[in-house]
Amino acid sequence: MRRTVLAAILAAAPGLAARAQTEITIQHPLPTANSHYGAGAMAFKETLEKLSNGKYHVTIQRNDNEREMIESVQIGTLDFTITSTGPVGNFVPEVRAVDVPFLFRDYAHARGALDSKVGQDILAKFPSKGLIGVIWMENGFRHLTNSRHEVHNPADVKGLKVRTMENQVHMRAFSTLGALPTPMAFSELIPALQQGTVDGQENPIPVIVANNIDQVQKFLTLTGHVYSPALLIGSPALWGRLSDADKAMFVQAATAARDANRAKVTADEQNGVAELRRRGMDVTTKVNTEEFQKALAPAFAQYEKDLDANTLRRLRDWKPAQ
Ligand code: EAX
Repeated sequence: MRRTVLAAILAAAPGLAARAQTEITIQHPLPTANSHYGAGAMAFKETLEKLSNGKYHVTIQRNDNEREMIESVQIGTLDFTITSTGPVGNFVPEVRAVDVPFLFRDYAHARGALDSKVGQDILAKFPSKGLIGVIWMENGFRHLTNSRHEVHNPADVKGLKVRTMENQVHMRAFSTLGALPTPMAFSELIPALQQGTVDGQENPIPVIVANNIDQVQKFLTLTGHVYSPALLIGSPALWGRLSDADKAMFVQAATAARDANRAKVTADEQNGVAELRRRGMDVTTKVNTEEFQKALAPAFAQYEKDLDANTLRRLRDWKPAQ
């Protein structure tokens, strides 16, 4: 009897099976139209929908609370998030190693190290914490902005109330410099800057440009004090249901997302500083990096104790294959 009814339903609605779509939702904290995460999310959507012939339909949403998104992915109410590693170390402690200031020499070093075995070994720590670290993406090298004065050396940072991400590694760095690190979610940042609750913040050029942070901050110093990785994190509830063939499609879509995201960061890095100057920011480009690194020595010593020293060494010493 049941088989007949099912046959009748399928006959009555031709293409019903073909139209059966699985909805996938991905969230990230930046404007989709013009941001490096938005470029990644769009590439993920286009690639997965194309490869699956429409079996999967991807909806992109903005949510500027990264900790919240990670929690939603963990409990399965959200399928994917693109997030900076900012709060991720609170879920997967091994990730904190990648947040150490001045760890990566440049973009090629960061991208190469994270895509190599040491980066994959860190992603392998996610499932036991109820998350799938699908692929490393990119936020960019972080620079300091503030509303008080130009910053040229570590002494200029002393006493500044600086918003940091909810990230122990970054907070230690700023307190070591004599600043007053004030952790908060990205969603609270602009109001805090508008109300003067904090004097400054630090973010990559693409984030500063995409969120018009120049409207609430006068001074930008290209400290490049830390490379900020990003991640595409998936829900184990969804990931565990995928066939191997479908998983391969998701991995291909994730790779397309990473490549589009990194290409947008590269473009923003080339044009962003000139754009921020055009918008009226006072930009300090000459920074005595050695002085900042010297001032951070006590923090580096603590990181060697608190974090996995071998992972730090593998990340720091990574070089492209000759
Ligand atoms: O991931 O919170 C931050 O400062 C992050 O850089 C931002 O959410 C983009």
